[in-house]
Amino acid sequence: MTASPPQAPTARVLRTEIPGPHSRELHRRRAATVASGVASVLPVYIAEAAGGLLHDVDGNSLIDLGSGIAVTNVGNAAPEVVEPVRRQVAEFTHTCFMVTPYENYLQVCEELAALTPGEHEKRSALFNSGAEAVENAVKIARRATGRQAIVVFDHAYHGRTNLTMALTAKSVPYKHGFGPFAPEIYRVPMSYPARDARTGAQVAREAIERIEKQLGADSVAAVLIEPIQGEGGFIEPATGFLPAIAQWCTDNGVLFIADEIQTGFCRTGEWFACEHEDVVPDLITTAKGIAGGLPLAAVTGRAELMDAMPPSSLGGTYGGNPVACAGALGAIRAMRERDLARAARAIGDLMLPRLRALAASSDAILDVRGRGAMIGIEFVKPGTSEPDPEVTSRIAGTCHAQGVVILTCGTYGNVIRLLPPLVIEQSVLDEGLAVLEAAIREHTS
Ligand code: PLZ
Repeated sequence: MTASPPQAPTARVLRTEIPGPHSRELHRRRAATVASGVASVLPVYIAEAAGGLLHDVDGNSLIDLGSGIAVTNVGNAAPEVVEPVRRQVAEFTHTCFMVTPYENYLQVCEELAALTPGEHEKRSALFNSGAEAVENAVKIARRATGRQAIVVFDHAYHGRTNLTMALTAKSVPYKHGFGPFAPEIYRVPMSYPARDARTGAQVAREAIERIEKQLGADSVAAVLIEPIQGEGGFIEPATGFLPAIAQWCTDNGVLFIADEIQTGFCRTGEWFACEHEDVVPDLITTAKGIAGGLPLAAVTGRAELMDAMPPSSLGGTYGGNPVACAGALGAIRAMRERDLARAARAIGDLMLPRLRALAASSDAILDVRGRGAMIGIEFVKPGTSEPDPEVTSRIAGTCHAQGVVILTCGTYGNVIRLLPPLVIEQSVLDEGLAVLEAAIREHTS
């Protein structure tokens, strides 16, 4: 008989400094072999992970408030994901859907049709990464409309490939030196309530006026938007902004593409963030949370648009890989059966009041915002609206040293973002939040 493996801890455990000696040793090896352009927020090397905890190679257990950037919504190594993936990987690993297809690709597309907003007939195409999904949504929009211009927003993030770099707003680190960029991309203002008191309708009017004056509606294939911006700073537009933009699109034969790669799959307390304002996109891009950590992405859209693409005009060797599809079906099952949209709302209900109470007593916090389990804290020089990326990274550094993985974001690098797995134990979340609150107090008073 083999001894059963020791149970991993179910709470934060710090046995060494963070990163510990084994992580530091691996990190030295890394420098000689991994390209330096690929960076890591916290060079703690992970041996195992479950739920909301990351167990490292030094025997430390860290609290995960990042979910690998909004991916492990169902928790790490969720049983609902692991079992079907194990089965699938033993049955067959790949045939290429474009050569000889298989059923679980269809099942993922059926789930996407049922879960994404809108009652219309839908079709999906599967890809490997978020950027690839966005690229394909743009291809589809251009071909289906016969138009070329794509409108994007200030602070937007859509990926790191050539086309998606052009769609992304921030230069350093994503774009600087990597041009030339793809043409026919136009940027308009985003509603950013913490920094702009105008209503959603007012900012939408300005954006629309720019499009109409500078491009003309009939040149525009699509407006592409994250319903709540992710990398750009967890910016939730003022109420009315998204519906006004979506309505203008409908009125002008322009496609409304929602990039729900970060906001999707229960993260914001609904299956998709567009639902908060009943916006129904023509095309929607998904990835990240869709498959519990396996690489999968999708474009889902109106059947008549998607089916306007000629045979073999879309695809890729690995798109909709059967193992990733098995993971997606398991993750979706977990989200549905465990009602993780509700879990996300409960996480928000726990975190927001505590963070808002802290903000009320600190003039270094401009704003605490978010929906469900997608929450941002924006830091400024005390009493001003000047972004303070230094204090933001000091707070993050203190959390990291204490075994709490948090991420930052924002055009100005001054937002701490919280993206816990939706299955995180309340005691673990509480402890992570307490560490964060103490770090904020330490660095802002
Ligand atoms: N669209 C809205 O959030 C990925 C990127 C991290 P990929 N965000 C995390 C980094 O620094 O590279 C993202 C997103 C939105 C598209 C993408 C791109 O998804 O799967 O990273 O290609």
